[in-house]
Amino acid sequence: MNKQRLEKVLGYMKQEHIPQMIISDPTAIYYLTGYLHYPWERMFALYLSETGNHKIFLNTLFTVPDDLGVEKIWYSDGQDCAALLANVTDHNKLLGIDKDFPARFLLPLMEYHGASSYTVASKCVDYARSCKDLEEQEKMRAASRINDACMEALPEKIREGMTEIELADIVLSLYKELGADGTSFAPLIAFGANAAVGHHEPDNTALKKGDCILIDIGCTKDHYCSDMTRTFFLKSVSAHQKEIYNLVRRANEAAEAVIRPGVRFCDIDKTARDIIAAAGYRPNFTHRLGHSIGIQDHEFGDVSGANTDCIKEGMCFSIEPGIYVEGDTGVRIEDLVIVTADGCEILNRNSKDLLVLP
Ligand SMILES: [Mn+2]
Repeated sequence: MNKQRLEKVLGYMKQEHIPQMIISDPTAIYYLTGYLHYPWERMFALYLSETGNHKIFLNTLFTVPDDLGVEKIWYSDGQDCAALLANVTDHNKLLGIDKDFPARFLLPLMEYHGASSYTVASKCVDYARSCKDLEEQEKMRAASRINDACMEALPEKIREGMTEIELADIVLSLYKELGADGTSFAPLIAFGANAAVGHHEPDNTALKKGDCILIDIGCTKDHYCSDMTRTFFLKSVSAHQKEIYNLVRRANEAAEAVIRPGVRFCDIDKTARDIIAAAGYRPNFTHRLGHSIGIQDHEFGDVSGANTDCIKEGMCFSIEPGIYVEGDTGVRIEDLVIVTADGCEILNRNSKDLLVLP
């Protein structure tokens, strides 16, 4: 196990008065052990205890590195996993459970009286993961470098008449060429009015003159995610589109400029939202300003009006204001940032100048 990360999680357990907990989110287990495994229906769980009696529960079918730095407890198909867990947990103490632990294991564990009481304890891991250590920051940069190179290569591949699906396929092949391991999420490509539809999925819509081209893409590298959005235009841009584009860009840059340790997430959101609202587009900015990101594309800690937490050095999140005009057009500009001691490092270097493709 990664000692520093384990200490962070144990520290938050102490702070939250949770003497023991079960972690089952595979990305959280990866964060602590360096071993990533998706167990499907089988039980995969890391047990942490204030006494240091940590265990990991594994099916004999899993391929596991020898040295995980934690005692392994093996089981075979057909064995009673809840009974194995109940052999290890302290029945007289509170047991923290992460939000992903399946009811099919938790309920039998409760029938075995595996603990005195139970509580959702995901925040102990979420808090630890929210501030990226130097190794994680380097991986975030590497994933975003590939994403930048992909976005940089796209404008010259975009042609009138091509479909959203065709452009999405180009993104996927560029990722392969550039050495990405996979995607953080399926490429979100939207032309014209489709760009105003939240979570539009690429379809056979063909690109035509005057359309906006919204490209929201992310790749993974070494288990860490990237995520960025740029919006271009084909052959012409109307005064209305230009107005929207410039507003979104201003909102993006103003929000990035206020980021430094101690600022609240909600105030970053407000900085961007006020600029868009002052121009009369408040109803057209339909989502939170951003989300935290790391091993997963969306992690604990959203950049929204509801989050009054203060940001800390090492946090990594997106800044992605947008304006969406139904049936007409949509613009979003998104970067990832890492909070530094006195500001932030913007991971995406691609230009935000208005780009009208020939
Ligand atoms: Mn995003």
